[in-house]
Amino acid sequence: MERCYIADAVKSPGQRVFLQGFVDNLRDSKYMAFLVLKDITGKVQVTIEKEKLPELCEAVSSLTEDSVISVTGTVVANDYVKLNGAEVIPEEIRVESIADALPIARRAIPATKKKKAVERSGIDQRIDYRWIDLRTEENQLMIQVQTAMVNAMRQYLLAENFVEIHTPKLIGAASESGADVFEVKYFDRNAYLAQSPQFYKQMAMAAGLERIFEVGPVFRAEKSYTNRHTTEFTGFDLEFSYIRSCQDVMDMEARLLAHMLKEVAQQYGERIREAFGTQVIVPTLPFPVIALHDLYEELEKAYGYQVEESEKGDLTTEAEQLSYRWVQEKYGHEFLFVTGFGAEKRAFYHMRDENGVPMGYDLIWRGVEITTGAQREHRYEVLKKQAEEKNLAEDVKFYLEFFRYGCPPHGGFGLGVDRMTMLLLNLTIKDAMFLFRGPNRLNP
Ligand code: AMO
Repeated sequence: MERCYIADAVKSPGQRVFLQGFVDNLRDSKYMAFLVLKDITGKVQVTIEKEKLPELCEAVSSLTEDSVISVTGTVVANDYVKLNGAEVIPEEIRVESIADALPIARRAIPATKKKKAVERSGIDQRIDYRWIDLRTEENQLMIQVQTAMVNAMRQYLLAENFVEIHTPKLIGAASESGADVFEVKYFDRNAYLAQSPQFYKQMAMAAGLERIFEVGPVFRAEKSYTNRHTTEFTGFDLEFSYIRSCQDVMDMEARLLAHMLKEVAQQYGERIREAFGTQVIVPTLPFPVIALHDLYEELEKAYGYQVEESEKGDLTTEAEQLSYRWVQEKYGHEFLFVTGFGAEKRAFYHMRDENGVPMGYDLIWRGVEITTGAQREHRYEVLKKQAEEKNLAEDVKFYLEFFRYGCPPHGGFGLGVDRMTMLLLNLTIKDAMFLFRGPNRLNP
């Protein structure tokens, strides 16, 4: 018989079905055994009357929670069963894989008369056994939501004439700033892991592809131990040509995110609220924008926040967090574009205005940076000069070549998929990834 999903099975009482999944819960008593079977679509109770089915007793008594089984049986409607008002009466149970006692507690277990309370294992311990941790409904929902986020953005861009590219992650020169880059052995020389697809996104513009995006791994050799930094994350990057200004880039991003959140709210809003206690809010357009200098003034006026003179060219973490309160109070919005960063704090490839201010932005969502974007400098001579100013001209020689043989004006941005997931579901980054990588974490 073909495998049937649990969600479909419980809708068809009277049907004979073949189900497969994990044992989510098990109660084995003298005359009856109840087990809850779980697959990607839901859970169902399997009820075994031991006297009637003595041949199943052995299989049942060997079972442990998280074992994997196959069940052939009949779906029966039963109002006494809380779960779906239906149960499965098995005729055969095949044990596919027995689980040892679990090494982690995925959730806190309250004390009973017989047993002491069990605390939930910490996230680092849970990551040691991430495959077991990922079996929870919350984690499976997290992965489904992340899929929906990326899919909604991909669909949106495909409809806007974008193409998807796949750029190399092994590169011969450090991208971006030269710092925070992982060096790897590459035969008899060194290579680097890409810190961003930046240079290749722009190569695609010089190649005349006009509108491109990429979803791929990004590596950062940063020794940061915060709840929003990882050494390897998934970047959603895009770049497009013939923009009039950085405003076009910001508008594209706002429309893209509003579309994505609308889709996620429709598909998963209710389940996200139940599982994570947080609401998916579809943002209104346009998103509020403020220049960095003005933001510091506003934060000082509203909350007495003062920034050190030396930090004024960049957004401090505290200001980033406070800006969430400010943008909510002032605009009733969760997003804030911040423009007007100091040239010394930004990448050499940002185009600068007549005052030398980079024509780029950061996008802050719920008080955390999720994007850097900009109009790029596409004029070879100017770009070369800006690279020289930052002592990068030698390193980026190959990149500068992209601009010598014709290149349209263009801009783009990079979004952190893990950061977005984390903010959407109110998690830390370690919880919001399939498998976290940090300075002290290379396994499993
Ligand atoms: P940036 O370095 O700001 O810009 O990165 C873009 C976005 O990637 C995410 N991000 C991270 N997520 C988790 N852990 C990290 N260590 C980490 N670092 C960055 C953030 C960030 O906003 N080339 C430019 C983009 C561009 O201009 O197109 C760039 O890489 O969400």
